Amino acid sequence: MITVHHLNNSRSQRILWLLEELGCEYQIRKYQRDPQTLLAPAELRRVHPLGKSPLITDGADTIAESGAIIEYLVDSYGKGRLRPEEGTPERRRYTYWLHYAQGSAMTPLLLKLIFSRLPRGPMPFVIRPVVKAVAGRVQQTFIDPQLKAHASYWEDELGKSRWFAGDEFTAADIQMSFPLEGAAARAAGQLGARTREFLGRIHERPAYQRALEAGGEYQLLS
Ligand SMILES: N[C@@H](CCC(=O)N[C@@H](CS)C(=O)NCC(=O)O)C(=O)O
Repeated sequence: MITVHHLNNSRSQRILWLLEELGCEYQIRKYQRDPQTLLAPAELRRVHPLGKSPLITDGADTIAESGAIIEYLVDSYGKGRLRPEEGTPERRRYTYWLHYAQGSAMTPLLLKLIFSRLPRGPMPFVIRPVVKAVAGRVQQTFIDPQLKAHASYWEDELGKSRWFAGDEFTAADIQMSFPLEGAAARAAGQLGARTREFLGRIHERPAYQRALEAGGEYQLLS
């Protein structure tokens, strides 16, 4: 039996969604972020040394990293579903988006989260205006232009085909959902119409909705 070690409000929601799309049997072990630090509880480090979610266990195997988990699940339980055929242009796009989501898109989104929350953190009141000014400047000069470039790239790519890898929905769309949802929470004004439509389409999928019910709280941090 597959166990998903699921942290609230986190990217492990994607794994629940994939399992629902594949119709796999699974169980969920839930973990709560620390409300102050937002970090995962220490008990998650008993499953994997880094203690990050998502993690799955399947029999004796423990698998970490959303991309690796998605590849494992599609390999083991996909029966040819949710992945374009090998050797096709769609398969190359599929592999690209699977890696791009974590390797490129998440960096400016994470920076946005950190720098927008920085001035709200605990600190002596005299330095707060300085921290606020520096954090604002970093966002304005570096992070926001990066986010704008990524958002306009998604918009262009979704103009070429309905889904990220082509005309068929694949696990790469599941992988891409998290940066897009993160951008909707942190930089909504940057998203174009096609990207918003993509989000609307995925949110309507019955498997997405079942996964939300199963996972509980899923509100991306801003
Ligand atoms: N690259 C990893 C990132 C995992 C990760 O950072 N997960 C976050 C949740 S979205 C987490 O566990 N945060 C809590 C912590 O760092 O303690 C993946 O895609 O699986």
